[in-house]
Amino acid sequence: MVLDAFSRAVVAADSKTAYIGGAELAALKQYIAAGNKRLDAVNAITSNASCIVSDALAGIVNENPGLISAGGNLYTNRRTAACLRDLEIVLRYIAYALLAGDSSVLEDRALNGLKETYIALGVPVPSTVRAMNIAKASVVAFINNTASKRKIDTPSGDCSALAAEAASYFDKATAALR
Ligand SMILES: CCC1=C(C)/C(=C/C2=NC(=C\c3[nH]c(/C=C4\NC(=O)[C@H](C)[C@H]4CC)c(C)c3CCC(=O)O)/C(CCC(=O)O)=C2C)NC1=O
Repeated sequence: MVLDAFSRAVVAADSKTAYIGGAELAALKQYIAAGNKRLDAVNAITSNASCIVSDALAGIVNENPGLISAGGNLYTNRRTAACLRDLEIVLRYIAYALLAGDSSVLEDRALNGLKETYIALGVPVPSTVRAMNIAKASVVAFINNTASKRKIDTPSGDCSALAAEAASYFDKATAALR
């Protein structure tokens, strides 16, 4: 089921046949109060998506050129394109999760069954995890607006909580493959 911060609170309260109480309301109030920052954080990802994804792919190939040699999982343009697309898919769902304040969309639509697919296709998990971790580092830098070559023109503020939240979604993605 795909949830967001609000529907998650409803489902959790309903499972206890309870009203949505003070602590949940305080958390949702915080979600609303930081809403503009959250939209900027999502924009930091989406407007840099192709850069983030291609940098991650270049990183794993540089570190492990065997990937693009005969016998490597990225040998042939078709497989390299599939890898780039997979990274793009995961990043897109992470952006959705960050917008919603909930990881269910990422888990349901992208991660569910991915491990089994990768095992069946022989896609190497350590390289995939490494690519996701490179992308995670870029995303954290973009959300905190500390990426050296691409600054986003926004009011400056503390977005470290949103960067940590985005990082936690990458951690869910890598954990799902192990
Ligand atoms: C809805 C969400 C969704 C996901 C997540 C998804 C993943 C996905 N990745 C696939 C393939 C693939 N995925 C990779 C990825 C990689 N190989 C590497 O060496 C790298 C480490 C890594 C990139 C980081 C490759 C190379 C293939 C093609 C494998 C092959 O056909 O031999 C396939 C098999 C079918 C195809 O090639 O299109 C699926 C289903 N498809 C979806 O619809």
